[in-house]
Amino acid sequence: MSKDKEKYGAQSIKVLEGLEGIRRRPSMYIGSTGKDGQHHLVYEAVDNSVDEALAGHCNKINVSLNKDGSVAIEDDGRGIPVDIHPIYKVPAVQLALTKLHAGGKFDKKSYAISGGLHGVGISVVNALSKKLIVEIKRKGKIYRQEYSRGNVKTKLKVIGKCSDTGTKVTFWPDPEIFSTLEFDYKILETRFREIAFLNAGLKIELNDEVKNKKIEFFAVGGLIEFVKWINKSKDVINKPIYFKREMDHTIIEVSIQYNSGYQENIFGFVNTINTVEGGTHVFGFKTALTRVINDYAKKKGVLKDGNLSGDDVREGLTAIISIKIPEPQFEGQTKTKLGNSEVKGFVDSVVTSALSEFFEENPSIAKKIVSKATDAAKARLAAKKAKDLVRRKNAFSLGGLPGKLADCSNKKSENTELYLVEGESAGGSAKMARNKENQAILPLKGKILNVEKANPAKTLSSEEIVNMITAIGTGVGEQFNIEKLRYNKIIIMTDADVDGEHIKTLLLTFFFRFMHQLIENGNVYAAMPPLYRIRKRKDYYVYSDKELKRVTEKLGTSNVTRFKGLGEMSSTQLWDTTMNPKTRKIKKIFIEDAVEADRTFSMLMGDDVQARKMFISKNAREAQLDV
Ligand code: 0RA
Repeated sequence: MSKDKEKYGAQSIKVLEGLEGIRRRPSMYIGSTGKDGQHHLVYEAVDNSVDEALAGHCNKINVSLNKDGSVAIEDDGRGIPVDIHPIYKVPAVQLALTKLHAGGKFDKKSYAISGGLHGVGISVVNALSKKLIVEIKRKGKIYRQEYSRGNVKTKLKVIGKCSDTGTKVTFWPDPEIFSTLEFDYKILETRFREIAFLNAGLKIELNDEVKNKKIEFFAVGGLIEFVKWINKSKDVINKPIYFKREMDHTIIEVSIQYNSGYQENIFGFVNTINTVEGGTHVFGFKTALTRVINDYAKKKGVLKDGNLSGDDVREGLTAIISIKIPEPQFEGQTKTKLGNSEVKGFVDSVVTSALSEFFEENPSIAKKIVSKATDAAKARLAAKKAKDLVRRKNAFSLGGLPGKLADCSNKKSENTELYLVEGESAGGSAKMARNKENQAILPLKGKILNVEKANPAKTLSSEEIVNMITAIGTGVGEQFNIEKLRYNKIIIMTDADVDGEHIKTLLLTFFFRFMHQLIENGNVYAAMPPLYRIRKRKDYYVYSDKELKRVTEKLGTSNVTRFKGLGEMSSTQLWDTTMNPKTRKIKKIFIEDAVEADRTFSMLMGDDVQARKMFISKNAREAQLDV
């Protein structure tokens, strides 16, 4: 064997090992082998077609969930190349499907930009599928090849003629790998809507053959439509501002629209991936926005002394920053923070020049935005005074902590828990029930403020909220610092009734708007107190009506007690059912999709009654109401 042949032979073996590796440790490539991982397979396949669209060769992607359990992704791109690779001596498409990291990018020059958070490529989908069929329309011919668990089953064959081009990948997720084989229409729908907004003019169709549902996403206006959609149940102040710049293989697109609310909503995307943890693109945008608004306000003589802070200029702002770059570097805990340092300055200079220009040309909109920001600054100063007052009041209690807090004795945050408890009386039972060493109790007076409707000044001067912030320790907004978190778990404990659900929603709204990092970091939980007790020699606790039905069928209906609230339980019962880490059930709160979560909170807690009614009637069947 010649040296070269030996080398390439060895490489081919490495290729095979690569796919074996994917099957051995799938979570390394797709995050998990549960629901998320399975959806990831679809995204990975769709990303390849989106790349083809980004390169300007594809207008339509069709995703179909088939009755036989397969998923088909079809695009009208150029078709994956089928010619024989000069070194590996197999069709290029076969390499793309069997070589790790090869993806569609084996010819790097054909794609300047590529999505895919993990960028692992279509070979991962192949490795984790019981069966996969690829069909390619290219140069007048239709090609077909079949695989199983990453192995070639048939040679690439010509099976017909055609006059158009495109690629279709049909795959059956492997039941040996995945714990669930069902797809969640809603999750796919949300992601595809996002992709369509981020790629103006690209059509994406989702077709569920099982449930007989079909939806098509298509946004000619791209990001402009995206911000409008996010602000749908908010009271908007201006038409979306939009600009796009291209330079050195980099595309920057920004869309901005203010609403009369107080929340800041900035969503960053890099190659269509939602960068939940932000990064250099978002940083560059924020810097430029603060500077441009301050400069404009000074020039017009509106701002005399002091500056508008970043928080001031972002109050009521919805913005999307979407950039497309050839080689993104993702950092952070969930690999959703952009690290490329050159991007910050680039976005900063683009936003500075485009936004200044826009303000000069649209003075009436500029005036509205500046006046919103100066109002925010005034409210901020008023809030600071109020906060200082509360602080002084709190200074009488130990170490500046709220007087109502029954703290735990362990001062390290690792193993400690803070219970936020509805009502003083339940708070009292919880104090008796708890393990003093690592469980702290903060009773809350009934309903806390709806922070969705209140301005931050009011929110941050509400006593209950200040108590919570002080106990938790991290601070809020720009000052938020996770290192100062005083407890590892923050557990919301409310009654299992309508009022309790309302209080839980109010608290979650607060956490989502003021300390979303805590949710992202997995620190926020909801306690699950039981609904019923069944006495039958032993006590059984039941947590839902569905469970009650099941249990009473087994044990009979005698002795069933309905708990009206936490306050009704004895401290022993409260400990056994809701607080003892060994026996309790708690729910971890997480954000599945940031854009969707924002819209939902606005809808549930905001001013648009009509939208709320629609939302409730649409979701009523899935919710369990206690009336
Ligand atoms: C590399 C080169 C060319 C097309 C593709 C990749 C391609 C890959 C995928 C994956 C799903 N759909 C796709 N569509 C296209 C074409 C190069 C050329 O024709 O010059």
